[in-house]
Amino acid sequence: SPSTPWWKKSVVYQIYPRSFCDSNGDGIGDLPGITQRLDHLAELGVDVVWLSPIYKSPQDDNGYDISDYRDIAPEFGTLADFDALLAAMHARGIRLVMDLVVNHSSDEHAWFQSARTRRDSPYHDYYIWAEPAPGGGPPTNWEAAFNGSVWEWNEPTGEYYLHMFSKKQPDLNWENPALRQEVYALMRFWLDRGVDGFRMDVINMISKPWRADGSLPDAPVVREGFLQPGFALTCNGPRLVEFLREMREQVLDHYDTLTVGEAPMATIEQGIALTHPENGALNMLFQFEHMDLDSQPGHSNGKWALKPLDLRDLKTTLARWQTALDGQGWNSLYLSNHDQPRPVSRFGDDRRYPVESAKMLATWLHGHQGTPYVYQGEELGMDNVAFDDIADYRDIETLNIYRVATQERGVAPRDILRSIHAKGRDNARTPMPWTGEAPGAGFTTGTPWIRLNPGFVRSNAQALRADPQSVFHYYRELIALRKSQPILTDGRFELLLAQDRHVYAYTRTLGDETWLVLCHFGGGEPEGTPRAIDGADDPTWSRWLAQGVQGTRVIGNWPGPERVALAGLTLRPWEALILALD
Ligand code: TEU
Ligand code: CA
Repeated sequence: SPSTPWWKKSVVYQIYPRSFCDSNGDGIGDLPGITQRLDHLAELGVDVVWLSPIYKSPQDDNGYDISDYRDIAPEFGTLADFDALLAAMHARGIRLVMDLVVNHSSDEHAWFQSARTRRDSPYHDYYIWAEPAPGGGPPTNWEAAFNGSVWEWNEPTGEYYLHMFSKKQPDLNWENPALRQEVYALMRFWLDRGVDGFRMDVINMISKPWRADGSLPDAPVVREGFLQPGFALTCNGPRLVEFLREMREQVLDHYDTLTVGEAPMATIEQGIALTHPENGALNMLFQFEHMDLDSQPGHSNGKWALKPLDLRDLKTTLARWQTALDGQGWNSLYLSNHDQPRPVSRFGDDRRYPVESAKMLATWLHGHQGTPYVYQGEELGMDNVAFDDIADYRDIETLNIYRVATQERGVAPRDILRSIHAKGRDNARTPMPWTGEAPGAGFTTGTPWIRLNPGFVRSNAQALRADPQSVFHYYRELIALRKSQPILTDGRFELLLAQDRHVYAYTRTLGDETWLVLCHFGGGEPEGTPRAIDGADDPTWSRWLAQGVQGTRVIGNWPGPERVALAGLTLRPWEALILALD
């Protein structure tokens, strides 16, 4: 409807600046490089860009460790380059959302540099400190996201500081009102400069589970003899909603923004509390449930313990979020970002059906209710890489788990490499292939900071933009469809064929219009055979068959007729089809 806010109707494109486009040949993507490539985004038709961090940073975690929130990292450019980029985007009608990383700063931030020198520094209380446990050693048993304890000893003050991620990412103390005001001020700094919102890094971790005596609790022991996962305790702290409401009142309510909170371990209750149209503080969250379905829950190696996806789990998970947030909040829709492997390798078939399965996954995602996110390279159907040598990897998480697994846990190098090939974050961080020209693929004239995906020879922006049948043009069509068809934004979601292990089917309904989205997660059995849809168990499907229901094709990834009857309908390998039902 006309009252639907713009951020519900938008498609967001995520740029990982280090890997997008290098304008000066130093091998690192930069802001002028992005400005040069805006035609690509304009042709794709995206409304909003989310830019991963570009602030000053020692780059311990590729910019998610910020040492100056009001300046640009020199390898990415200058504030003038930033203003030029923002103006060029706005001139094309594209909005810009910045990454706000305020659960932690860099240990090289001036606040921490002062805080760590003496307990009476005015910045000491901007961070989280604790005495050793009664018997000595770290105050709690929590393991950091990038391995080791979350507690690091600080000699000058004789106490530990907390870091949920690397030891160069000390957590900020949101209990301190002065720290909160610093955050609100830096948000205003960027909003006043013209940015259109924020993607908020691990924002549901800002309130820590303090006990009355001022200490933090141990995490329950799920693996004897190791540190324990501490995320469960920190992702829904007692003052989370209060802090974010304060941020909304003091900052966000005074600007027209898109806000999306990254929220590991988010539950539906948290989703509603944080994104409710009246009293939620944010527009939407990135929840993680569907990103956790292909690893073994509770396993001591977390995401590295691989497990094949059962399509029924994906249905249960997504259908719950779709239904629960309808009218009570708003979903973000994503399959990929800079932390996740490439979807076509993870959920599709990157060897036999790379194009079909990339298009199917796009249809599947964009058909749901919520704001879709496209991560750079996804629109080119980019796949994972499998470097044989750990020295070719750059990500702190990957390098740490390789060391811990091989040196401390007795895991064979080939076994941990297998997990890294499947799940490592560098899969998403290989440079954007702009052309098929070796050696730099149009990304750089120098040596790229990380190896290219060798697929660039065939699969690159230039080749795909020239091919009307490409994944790129399919994304363009899906994005255009969202703009012309309100049912994609506002339509109610309903899952069909819940028990089917191969076909993911759902409807969107708005007024008296119903669209049916059919997605075949597979190549057929035997391989290549069209799959018949068995809807006998599903009352809606059975009724439609009895009524002889037909539909008109809206979009699909295989050629087919305009008019389609549901009776006898089969789906080809990795086929996706949207029908407007009569
Ligand atoms: O990620 C937080 C997060 O929980 C993950 O997606 C994390 O990367 C994952 O647990 C690793 O397996 C955010 C950023 O997106 C990520 O790039 C940063 O490393 C992290 O926060 C710290 O800022
Ligand atoms: Ca550069």
